[in-house]
Amino acid sequence: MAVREILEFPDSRLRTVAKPVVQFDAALADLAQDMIETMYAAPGIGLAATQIDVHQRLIVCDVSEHHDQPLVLANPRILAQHGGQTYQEGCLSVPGIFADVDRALFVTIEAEDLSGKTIVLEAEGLLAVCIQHEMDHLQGKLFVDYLSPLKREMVRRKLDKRRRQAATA
Ligand code: K2U
Ligand code: ZN
Repeated sequence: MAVREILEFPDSRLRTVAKPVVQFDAALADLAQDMIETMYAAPGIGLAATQIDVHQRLIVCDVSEHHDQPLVLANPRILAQHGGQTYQEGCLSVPGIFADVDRALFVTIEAEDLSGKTIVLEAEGLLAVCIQHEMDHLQGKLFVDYLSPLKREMVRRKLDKRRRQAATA
């Protein structure tokens, strides 16, 4: 298995709308394993396939205390949602940037597991935030899209400057 490179904003590949997973085979299991390893290595508590430049509808999340209970969801869809919460989000594709985002507090998700079996799960709190954040990635949406155009431009310039400084260091 491998830790994969994570695409960074404003890379246009992050704007790709992912296609449904249709083959529940060994290759999908390998992809999920790479995503889990990449998530833990970052470190993070979630990752979408989009972020490693694979445009299939697959996400992983792990909000467990010891980071040893990864959740793998293929073709996730929200069946129901209610309540609201504001969470200061970050993103592995927008390193060092944090902003408040409003999302549903409770979500009921239907998805397929790695064997192709349909599963339904109810999530609240941080897991609900993580799943909604990752599902945005599958639509080519980033948490900075919830900021004003001016603030998003400021984020882009800050990351560009940081990358230029890193390149000359
Ligand atoms: O998609 C990603 O970039 C992974 C995010 C998922 C996430 C963002 C905001 C809120 C919950 C999950 C990364 O895990 S960001 C790093 C992080 C680490 C611990 C807690 C929250 C965010
Ligand atoms: Zn993200």
